[in-house]
Amino acid sequence: MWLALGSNLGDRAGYLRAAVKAMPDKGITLVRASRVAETEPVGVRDQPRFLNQVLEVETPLEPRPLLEAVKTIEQQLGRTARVRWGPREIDIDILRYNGRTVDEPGLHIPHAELQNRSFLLELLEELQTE
Ligand code: PH2
Ligand code: MG
Ligand code: MG
Repeated sequence: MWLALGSNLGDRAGYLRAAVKAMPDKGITLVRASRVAETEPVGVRDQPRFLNQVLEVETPLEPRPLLEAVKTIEQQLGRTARVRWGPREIDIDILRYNGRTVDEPGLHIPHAELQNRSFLLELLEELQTE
């Protein structure tokens, strides 16, 4: 499985590190992490630049429980921002799940915006060809 991390508020690098650190407790095991990239905001343009990172992970959690686990981590790290595509301390998105397709309210795998975010595709590609 592949996750994307994003942060554009506060200690951005610290939020990315804290998110990775919180995963084992939730049953998510890190396999590989991409470099951290600073990226221009997509969608809502008038907001601070993001730090983004892509992770390869393993987990016995099915997609819906995995989504709940990453949302819990976001809350534990103090995510407050709620504007769609707006600034956030930490965002953890499921990019891909073993080639599976999920299309349910609030859960779309592969991630609906993946093809529109070239920096995510780039980081994914770098990890896959390492
Ligand atoms: N996430 C968004 C909206 N825009 N732009 C960048 N560069 N990186 C993101 O992670 C991002 C974004 C909503 O989740
Ligand atoms: Mg997102
Ligand atoms: Mg999200």
